[in-house]
Amino acid sequence: MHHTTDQTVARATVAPNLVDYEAARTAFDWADARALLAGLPDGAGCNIAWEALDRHVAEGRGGQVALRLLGRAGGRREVTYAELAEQSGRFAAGLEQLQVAAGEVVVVVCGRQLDLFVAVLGALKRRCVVCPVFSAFGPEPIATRLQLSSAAVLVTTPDLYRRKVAERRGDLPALRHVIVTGDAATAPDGTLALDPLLAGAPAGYRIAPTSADDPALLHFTSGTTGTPKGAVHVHGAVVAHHVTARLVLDLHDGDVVWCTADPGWVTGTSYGIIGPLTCGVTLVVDEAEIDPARWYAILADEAVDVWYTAPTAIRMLMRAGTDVPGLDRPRPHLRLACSVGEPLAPDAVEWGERHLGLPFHDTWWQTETGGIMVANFRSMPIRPGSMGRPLPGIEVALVACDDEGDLVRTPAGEVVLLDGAAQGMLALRTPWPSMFRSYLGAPDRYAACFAPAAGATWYLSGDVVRRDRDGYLWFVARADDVIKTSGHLIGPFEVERVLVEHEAVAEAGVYAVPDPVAGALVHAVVVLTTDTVERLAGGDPGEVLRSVMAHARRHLGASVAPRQILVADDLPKTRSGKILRRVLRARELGLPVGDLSTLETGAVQTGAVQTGAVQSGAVQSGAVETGARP
Ligand code: 6R9
Repeated sequence: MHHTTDQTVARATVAPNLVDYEAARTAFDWADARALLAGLPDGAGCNIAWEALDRHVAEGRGGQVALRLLGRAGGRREVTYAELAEQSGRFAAGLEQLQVAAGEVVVVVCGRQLDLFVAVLGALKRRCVVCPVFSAFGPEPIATRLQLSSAAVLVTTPDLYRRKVAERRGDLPALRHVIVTGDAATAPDGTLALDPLLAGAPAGYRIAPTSADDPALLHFTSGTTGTPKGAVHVHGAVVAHHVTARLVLDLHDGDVVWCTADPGWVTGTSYGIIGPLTCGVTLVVDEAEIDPARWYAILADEAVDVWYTAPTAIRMLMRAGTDVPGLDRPRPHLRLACSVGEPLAPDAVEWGERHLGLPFHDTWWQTETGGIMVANFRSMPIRPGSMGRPLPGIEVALVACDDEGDLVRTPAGEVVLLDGAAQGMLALRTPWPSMFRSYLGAPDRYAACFAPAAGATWYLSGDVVRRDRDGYLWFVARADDVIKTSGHLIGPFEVERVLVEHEAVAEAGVYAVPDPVAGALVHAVVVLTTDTVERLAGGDPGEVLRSVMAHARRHLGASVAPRQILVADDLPKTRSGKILRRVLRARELGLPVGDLSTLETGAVQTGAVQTGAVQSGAVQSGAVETGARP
C-alpha cells in the first residue's frame, strides 16, 4: 500500500486538539478531563479497562480495530475492540475462578503480543494490580520484582518461564499461579496454559465497582540505592493517560498510533496500551526489535498517523544512514512524531524534519508521574533541545539546589522555589490524577519525594532542568546516579548487588559512561579478593573477570549487565563509606573529579590501579570499543 497524496495536505486536514497553549492552560480543569471518560455503568466508578475497551463497545464502536499486531517473522493480525474486550473479560473471569482477589498483584513478563494486552486489561477488570516487567530482564531482576510485589500471579511465555523463573520458583512462596501463553501441551510443569483458561472462562465479565483511588498499576523503577521502588498508580490515573494522549500525542478518532516502547516500561503501558485505547484508535504493535528498514516500512505500510518513540531509537535510525530502504517512501499520514525517555538533541529534531518530513516533539515524564508532564505540543513552535512546556493542569516549579546538587531548605524545612529564568530541580505541584500514590512497602522513600513550599506540596523529580524566559524547560542532568541505557532506567545498586554475589568480587561500583546511540552504557569497577583469584585462576584476573561478566549476564540479562568491567585495588568512597560512582566515571573518562575532594575532605581515595578489564565477554588490556548493540 503506497500513498501518493501530498504529505502536507494530508496532515493539514487534521486540526490539533490543542490549538493555543496559553488558552488551553487557562481554560483547563481536571473535572472537564474527567468528564471525557465514560465511567462504569450505573455510577459504579472508574476502571481503566472499561475506558480502554468496553466503553467503546457499549457506544457502538466495537468493530473498530484496537490492535494491529505485526509478527516477528512477518504476518499481521487485527483485533477489534469487541474481541479484546471479550478476551480480557474472559481472563478476568479466569482469575476469579482461580480465586485471585481484587488488590492482588499480577506480574506480566511477556513480549509484545496479544496475550500481553489480554492479561494486562483482564487483570485490570478483575481489579488486580498489574505489574508489567521487561521480558529482556534476566532471572535476578525478575525474581526481585516478583518478590517485592508479593505477586500472586505471573503471566509469561513457556520459554521465559523455563529460562528465567522456574529455578527461582522456590523463593516465591506468594506466587500461587503461573499462567503461560499457549495451550496445555507446551505448558511447563507447575504452570497453567492461557488458551484453555480463556476458552473455559465465561464471556460477559462484569467489572465490579471500582474506585478511582483503587490501585491499578505497579511499575518498578530504580533509585541510586536500595532495591527497585514499586510505584503504585490508581485507576483514576486514566484521566491523565487519556487527556495527555489527546493533547500531546494529538490522538483523533480513526488514527493509527505506534508507540515503540516495550510494555515492560511505563511508556509502553501508559501510551503503548492505555492512553491510545481510551481514545479509540488503532494501535500498531510490533513484536520485533528495532530495525531501520522494518521501521520505515511500518511507518509507510501501516499508514501510521502518530508515532511515539525514544531518542535511543532515533539515534539508531540516524546512524543507519539515508540509504536504508524505505526512508524515502511517502508517509502522507504521519502527522506527529514524539519522543520520550532521554534528552532529545537538536540534531535529532532536525533529522526528523529533514528525513521524515516532520520534527520530533520531545516530551518529559517519569514512572512516578504516570503520564506526560512537559511537552512540545503539535501546535507550538519547537525549540530544538527543549523538553517543552508543562501540560495544562500541571504546575511546575524549579527548586533551588546547592553546588553539590542537594536541595536548599529553609529552617522550617521548606524548599526554595526559583522565579523566572533559572536552573534547579524540576518539581510538580501535587496532586494530579496519575501521580504515584506510594512506593510499595517503602513509605519513607515515598515521603522523601515531596516537600512543602509556598503553601503547596511539591513532588521532587530528581531531574535538574533550566527554564528559559518563555517557560520552556531544558534538561540538564539527573541529580542521582541512576543510569538510562537505551531508554531503560537501571539502578546501579541492583547491578552492584549481583556483581558482589560472585565469589571473587569483594566490592563493585557501577556507573554510566556516555554512548552515542544508547545514551549511556553501564560500566563497573570491581575489587577482587586476591586469594580467590589465586585459587580460581592461578592469579589471572582476566579469567576471573570473564567469569564475573558471564555471571552478571546470566543473572541480570544482557540489557542490564555491565558492558565493561574493570579491576581496581580499591573503590573511592565517602567518609561514610558510600561508593563515589561519579569519581569512577570521571576517572574512566579522564575528567576532573570536581569538587568532590573538598566535599569529602581526605576521604576520597585515589590511585586505584586498573589491572585488567573485560568487555561483554572479551578480555581487553585497555578500554576497547566493542561496537556491541543493545
Ligand atoms: C517515561 C520515562 C524517567 C527519567 C527522568 C529523566 C529521563 C525522561 C526525558 C528525560 C531528558 C526527556 N527523561 N524524559 N530526560 N529529556 N524528554 O522515561 O520514565 O523510565 O521513569 O525515566 O528519564 O531523567 O527522570 P522513567
